[in-house]
Amino acid sequence: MDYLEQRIKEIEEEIAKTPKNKGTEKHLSKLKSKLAILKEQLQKKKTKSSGKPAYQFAVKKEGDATVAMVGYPSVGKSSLLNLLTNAESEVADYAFTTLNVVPGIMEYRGAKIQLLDLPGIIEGASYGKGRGREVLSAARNADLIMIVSDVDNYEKHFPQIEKELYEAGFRLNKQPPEVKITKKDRGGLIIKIAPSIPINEKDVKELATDFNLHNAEIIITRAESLEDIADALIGNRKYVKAIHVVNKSDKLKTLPSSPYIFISVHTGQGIEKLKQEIWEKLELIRIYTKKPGEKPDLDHPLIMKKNSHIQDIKEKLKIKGEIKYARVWGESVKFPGQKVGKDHIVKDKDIVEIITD
Ligand SMILES: Nc1nc2c(ncn2[C@@H]2O[C@H](COP(=O)(O)OP(=O)(O)O)[C@@H](O)[C@H]2O)c(=O)[nH]1
Ligand SMILES: [Mg+2]
Repeated sequence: MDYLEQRIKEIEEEIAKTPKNKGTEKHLSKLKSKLAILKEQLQKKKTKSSGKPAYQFAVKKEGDATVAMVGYPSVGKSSLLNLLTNAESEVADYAFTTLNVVPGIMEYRGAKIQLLDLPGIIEGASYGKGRGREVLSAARNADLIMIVSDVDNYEKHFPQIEKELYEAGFRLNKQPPEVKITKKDRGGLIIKIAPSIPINEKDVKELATDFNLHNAEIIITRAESLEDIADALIGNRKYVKAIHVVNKSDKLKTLPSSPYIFISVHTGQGIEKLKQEIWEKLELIRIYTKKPGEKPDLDHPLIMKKNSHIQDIKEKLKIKGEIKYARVWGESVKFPGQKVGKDHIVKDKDIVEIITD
């Protein structure tokens, strides 16, 4: 065992034997940050020596947004994909293993939402150590992660899957920290931390040094803990929203009160709510565009991100020329047909007419 592996083992042991409470919170956070940094160092060393590129399960992005389904086998992911989309994924009443990512397109409110059925983490893992992580790499391009389990297993599955995702670099439902790292040739480490942040300079210096960063300016404007700093140093973290879905609710007489979305692919229970939840989490809006003197096509909205500007619509439609103004009917304006400029922010179901010169 080399030095790094030895240190990793020691820190893991220390974390394991430290009780978790308010008094040890800071200490644990420090240990975990250090652990993350050392693991990354080890990983770098290994890929350098083997030179093998990581196996990829990437699928081409299609449609207006992409949702990746993650879960253990037999919870009903393939069944759900088949119900929501045009895809035909194999359904099996045993834990069957394919290593393919199966894509499908769900049409909702005029949007085309791509769903990806990822092979189960277990399935990936069974192909060799670390494969499970690589399977998860297919979820890196997703705009939303859907963690799926069933009524018999979700209490056990959800924390396990969250842990796997965390280890694979996903940060779910969390605002990314704001840390600006500027490497320098000399001058040592200069650390600037905004006043309200519960992190001290010494700990940041130690972490940066462990990461072989000796000359740099590190400006921290938003962070919750030292682990956020480790994440910023390592980089390559994927900050993404996630929802939790519990399938097979037909097996329950009554649904527990829970923050999770309970569905049954077999009876259709909760499916409409799930689609709504996906839509809301993706923060999509419908915009109906029209030409002067014509009626808008209400069957074919333009799908945009929430808080889009008139300028974004023009770009998406590839309209030539400069925007003179736009006319808008809908929630984002005070009266119908109001004239607005290119920086106006549109809302769901607005009707928009863009005039260029
Ligand atoms: N009771 C019940 N069983 C379901 C439901 N959805 C799927 N299943 C069953 O669960 C098994 C596994 O389904 P599958 O879609 O292959 O799961 P996957 O391995 O997660 O893709 C099959 O026997 C399905 O018929 C459901 O809503 N209720
Ligand atoms: Mg399946």
